[in-house]
Amino acid sequence: MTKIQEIAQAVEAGKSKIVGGLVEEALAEGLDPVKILNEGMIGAMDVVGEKFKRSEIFVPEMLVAARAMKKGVEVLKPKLAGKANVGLGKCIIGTVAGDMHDIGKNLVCMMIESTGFEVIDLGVDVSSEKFIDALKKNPDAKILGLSALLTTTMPAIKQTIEAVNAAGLTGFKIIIGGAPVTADYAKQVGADGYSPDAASAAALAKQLVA
Ligand code: B1M
Repeated sequence: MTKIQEIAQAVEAGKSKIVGGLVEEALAEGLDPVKILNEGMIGAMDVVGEKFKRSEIFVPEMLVAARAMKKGVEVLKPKLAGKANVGLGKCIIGTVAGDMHDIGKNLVCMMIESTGFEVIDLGVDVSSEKFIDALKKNPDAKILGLSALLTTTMPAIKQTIEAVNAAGLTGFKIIIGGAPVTADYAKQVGADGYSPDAASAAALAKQLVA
């Protein structure tokens, strides 16, 4: 079994205590951090998601797999996120109302920060009022990032954008993402951009403020 397969298996099984060590070993072997993330960890979460869909596992198993992945990401973080040397401004980001998924959003935060933004992470289950409040407190924010992982919480992206517009707040670009979100949906709801993954979200944010 390859080291990447060992990591994937440990994440899938929710073995939080060993994932960090395995990731360290993989890095010491010279494996690419992006490959470890995509093939070892995100790949494992996809398997977990599929098993959940087939009712082979349930929420507690998804939760422990998520915890295990977080341990691995902690070790990878310094390797994935380079040192930012440009002040690109503030980025306010959160997972929308009703949605508790934060692994993807956290990766987006990490990549956006390493691109040179100051990230204000509002966490999960963020109401439109909370986003508006943060934008009012940070009138110099350049990017608003909205993440959603559930088809049932995607409408909260639209509601948030509508509420932000109704509050008359301007001067920033809105980017959205998350597994069920598409570029078409971004156009429909009036977002300035959509990204399928964390690295392209950072590139998009940078491009939008250029
Ligand atoms: Co949930 N869950 N979950 N879950 N969960 C999914 C999303 C699901 C697809 C599983 C499945 O059925 N196959 C399914 C959604 C179905 C749908 O709506 N289409 C689902 C469900 C149904 C649920 C519950 C409703 C289950 C229940 O209670 N019956 C429940 C909802 C709770 C809630 O939010 N209110 C629930 C709960 C949970 C846990 C809490 C147990 C846990 C989350 C823990 C946590 O995040 N702290 C969990 C997990 C772990 C998953 C899966 C297995 C993995 C998610 C993940 O972390 N992926 C997931 C299945 C899957 O995704 N394959 C599933 C890895 C992560 C790196 O990818 O988040 O997609 P992702 O992020 C990517 C991109 O999407 C993008 O970049 C990231 C990095 O490349 N991206 C952005 C994300 N945000 C972005 C923002 C951007 C740009 C890009 O700009 C701002």
